[in-house]
Amino acid sequence: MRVFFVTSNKAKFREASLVLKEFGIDLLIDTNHRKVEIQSDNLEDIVSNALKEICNGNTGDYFVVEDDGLFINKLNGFPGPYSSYVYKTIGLTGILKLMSGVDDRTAYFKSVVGLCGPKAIIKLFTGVVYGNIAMEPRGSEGFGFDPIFIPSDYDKTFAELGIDIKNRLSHRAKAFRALGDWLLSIF
Ligand code: ITT
Ligand code: NA
Repeated sequence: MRVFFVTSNKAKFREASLVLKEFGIDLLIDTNHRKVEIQSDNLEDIVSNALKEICNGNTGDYFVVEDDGLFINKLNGFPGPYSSYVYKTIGLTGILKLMSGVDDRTAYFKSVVGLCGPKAIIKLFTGVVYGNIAMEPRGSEGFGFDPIFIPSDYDKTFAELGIDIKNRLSHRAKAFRALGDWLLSIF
């Protein structure tokens, strides 16, 4: 079966398509639809609203959208739902500056993946990965905050670990695996 992923982020698409391949599901990138992002401090609300714009209940295909955030505990969850904007503005350097002298570097990534499809199906799947903010950027793989995120029980960043290991641990991989399990269960 096939599922369309409405995203502007090719790295997200690549990771998600490798995960769904494990389920025999073909993921296709959809650049015709737009992911409309409302301003909200809740990833689930952002995804639910984006889905409404994409599916009007009578589609013959399955569509997914995903919204993510990096939540840093000592910064009260910042940048969270604003991660994309914060990455583009203050970037990795800005986050590391905010964290200078901070001992508690714990953080987590959260992914919310929304699915809509035939028979007005709407489902949300979530995934979380816990870890720590690195002292400096390391590694060249991945995207976004990968060079400063060290998953728990590892001493390398996602950008050093690479896509295969990241896909065993990440928020995105967990959310898309839950989606894959669910889709297979209804067929
Ligand atoms: P869409 O078109 O799918 O919205 P996007 O990149 O704008 O793509 P989000 O709105 O979900 O995605 O923004 C989340 C941001 O959080 C993203 O731009 C990255 O900076 C960061 N992020 C999300 N997942 C990440 C990951 O696996 N590794 C590193 N950074 C990540
Ligand atoms: Na976005």
